Amino acid sequence: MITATSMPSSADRKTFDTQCPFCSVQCKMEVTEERAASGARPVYTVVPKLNAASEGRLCIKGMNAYQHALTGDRILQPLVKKDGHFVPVSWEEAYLLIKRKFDALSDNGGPDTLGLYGGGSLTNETAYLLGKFARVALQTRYIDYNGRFCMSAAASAGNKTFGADRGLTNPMSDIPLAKCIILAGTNIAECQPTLMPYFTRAKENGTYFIVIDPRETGTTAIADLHLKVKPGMDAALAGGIQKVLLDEGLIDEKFVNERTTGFDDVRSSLESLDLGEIADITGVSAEQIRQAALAFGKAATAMVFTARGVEQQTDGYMAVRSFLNMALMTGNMGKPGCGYGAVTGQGNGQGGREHGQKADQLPGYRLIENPEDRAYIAGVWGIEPAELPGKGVSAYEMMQKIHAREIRSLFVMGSNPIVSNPNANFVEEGLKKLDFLVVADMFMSETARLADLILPVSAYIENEGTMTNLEGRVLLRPANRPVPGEAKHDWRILCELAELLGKGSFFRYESSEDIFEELRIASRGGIADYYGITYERLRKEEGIYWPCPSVDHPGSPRMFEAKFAHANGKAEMVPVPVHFPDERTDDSYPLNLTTGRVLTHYLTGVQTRRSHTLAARDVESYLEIHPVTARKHGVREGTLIKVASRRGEIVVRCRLSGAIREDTVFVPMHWGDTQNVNKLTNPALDPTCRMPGFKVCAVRVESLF
Ligand SMILES: Nc1nc2c(c(=O)[nH]1)N[C@H]1C(S)=C(S)[C@@H](COP(=O)(O)OP(=O)(O)OC[C@H]3O[C@@H](n4cnc5c(=O)[nH]c(N)nc54)[C@H](O)[C@@H]3O)O[C@H]1N2
Ligand SMILES: Nc1nc2c(c(=O)[nH]1)N[C@H]1C(S)=C(S)[C@@H](COP(=O)(O)OP(=O)(O)OC[C@H]3O[C@@H](n4cnc5c(=O)[nH]c(N)nc54)[C@H](O)[C@@H]3O)O[C@H]1N2
Ligand code: SF4
Ligand SMILES: [Mo]
Repeated sequence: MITATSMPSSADRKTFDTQCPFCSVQCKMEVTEERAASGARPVYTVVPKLNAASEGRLCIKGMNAYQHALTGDRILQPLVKKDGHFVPVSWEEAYLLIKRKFDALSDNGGPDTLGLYGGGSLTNETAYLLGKFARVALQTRYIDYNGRFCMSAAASAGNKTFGADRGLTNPMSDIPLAKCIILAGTNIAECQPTLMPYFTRAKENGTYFIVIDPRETGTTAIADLHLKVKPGMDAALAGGIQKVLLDEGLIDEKFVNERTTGFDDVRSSLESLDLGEIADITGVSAEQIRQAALAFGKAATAMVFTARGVEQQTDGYMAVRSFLNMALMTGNMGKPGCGYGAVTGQGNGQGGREHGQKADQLPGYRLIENPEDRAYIAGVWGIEPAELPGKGVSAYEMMQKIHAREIRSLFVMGSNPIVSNPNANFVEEGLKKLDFLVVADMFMSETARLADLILPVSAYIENEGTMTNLEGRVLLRPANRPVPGEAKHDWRILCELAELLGKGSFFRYESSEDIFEELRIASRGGIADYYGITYERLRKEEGIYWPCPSVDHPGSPRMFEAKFAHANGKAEMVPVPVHFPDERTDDSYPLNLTTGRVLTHYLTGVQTRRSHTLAARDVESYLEIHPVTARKHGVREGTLIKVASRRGEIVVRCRLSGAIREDTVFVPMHWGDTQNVNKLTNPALDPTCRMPGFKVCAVRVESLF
């Protein structure tokens, strides 16, 4: 028990205000570090802080996020690989090595031999600077980031349909106002747990929930109707639902006529569908499809949410467009209790896709191939438009170029690509061929292990900056904990390197706020307009929704109330064909593998596997399989089994569960090496957004004993 006399003095007690480093909710919290006596081991206490998104909740990952950052094995000095071992070097030596390698490669093969690879956990300021660093300091076209695997399908669908991509078109307070909600390929209970109460509140109000997932999850538990779809068949299923909407006269003709284009083509493509065939190919009965359509079509207000289950498919872009057609043809947009949400994944998954770390993009959601956008950004950066490189290629296509030795050096900031890319064996082979791999990270990730040089960076709790959460709400993450060892902020590394590369005059910033001031101007007039947002406002107002075009603008919680963002003010509908996954099962690979997440771990697990509390809950990977299927393939509960695809194999623990379809197995993505599920996945890409089909490939399972 703590008594008054044993209470540590204030000198031994420090409090850090911060935001959870993990998912897109960006819950705020306070971490307190106390020492009973000087030199004693610190004890940490974490309390949630009231904030609009999580309403003061934290999930188990947030509660334990201090562990990896404060007590884990952080990298504290630059490390260079010599004879296969890492040895510490000074920053000066590290930077000189980078300059020497970059100059040599660029002199011989041109700047496009250099690639940059960013991430959705970087702050807006760093994401912005990384894009500028690629185009101005290195002058390479090759930059992309891990969000390609995350938000690219929903982002391109939102841009094409509405003219703007902001994850949620409406504030979360609208959720309990919806009479019907479709949750398609989203497991909010495990992936954005602190948002679940918005949905349970809706349930208490009588909202009818339709959840689409091949498995039963914490989220399907809320369903009135669970459509246990065959993996990869969401577009067909959504088409079937729309066919019934049409047949039953549940179309909002007024909304369709006044606010959309393209419905006639959608109508004729739906007319040609046969509900019996749709039921066959999707694995969902015609009766259930009808039930879903009637509930959705008759509801006075309705919302649709999609996440990676629908989007990480080789037709991810079109599958999302089909769900958007559904919301639009029933007039469920731009009103309280109506709208669409692409449930964004990473902490800055929204901001990370707006400010120019994507191959085809410039800040403010501008396009690198649009002459006006090029001229504007060149003006902000003080260069000639002709000096801006053209568009590069998507993340996995960069890996292909690395394999082909076109890209000879890679600078990774905020990602662990060897675990998160599809076809991981191929990716690893490629990274080993690089002349020079630099990884900026806090930890020795699986990718960092392969690096020639590792640069130690600050963690969330030390690094001030803005993050834009899944609602499009820009938040200022404060940071008052000193940076440990010799680690540096990502943005500072980019500025110091630019100086050495002779481009320092374009990168003179003393704080993240300085960078944000430039970002405001660079985004001004763009789709994601941050011009009206300042650090001063963020300190006072807690968070501001973009677009926010002027400092006296309140921000935009609900979008598209009067018009959509296209020049004609209308949303664009498009017919969506039935699509089958790129890889189908056969006698050798008879099961569909789908992949995803568990509550306790985050992405490739570099951070959460270093938290003792989280690691203890889920210590290894596993395969979820139906007991009937397990019996048929001779694998037993609790044993280690081999899972093989055409590209590789892994060994995981077998977990029997009646919750999953009999033709499907599930493996989470949080482990590397022999448990890296991406050794199995198919690298075929969506033709529009270049998203890999992470959610379906064909595998077989084998007992090891
Ligand atoms: N605990 C935890 N939370 C996270 C993360 C994490 O790693 N761990 N990561 C964050 C990030 S970056 C992201 S992108 C989000 C991801 O959030 P989600 O997209 O919600 O997570 P997933 O588990 O990848 O997939 C969601 C569901 O899709 C289902 N599914 C699989 N195949 C299909 C299909 O073909 N159709 C349909 N309809 N469903 C299918 C899976 O069974 C799964 O339950 O989560 C964020 N939050
Ligand atoms: N099979 C399969 N594969 C998938 C998915 C799937 O559902 N199934 N999901 C995909 C999705 S949605 C995503 S988002 C990707 C994510 O894939 P990754 O980008 O590989 O994800 P992380 O594990 O978050 O890796 C982030 C790395 O950056 C480091 N880091 C964290 N914060 C910072 C920072 O501020 N600065 C720097 N420099 N480093 C930092 C971490 O320590 C970690 O090593 O994986 C994709 N891969
Ligand atoms: S993981 Fe997401 S829901 Fe959980 S505390 Fe962190 S930000 Fe909040
Ligand atoms: Mo993601």
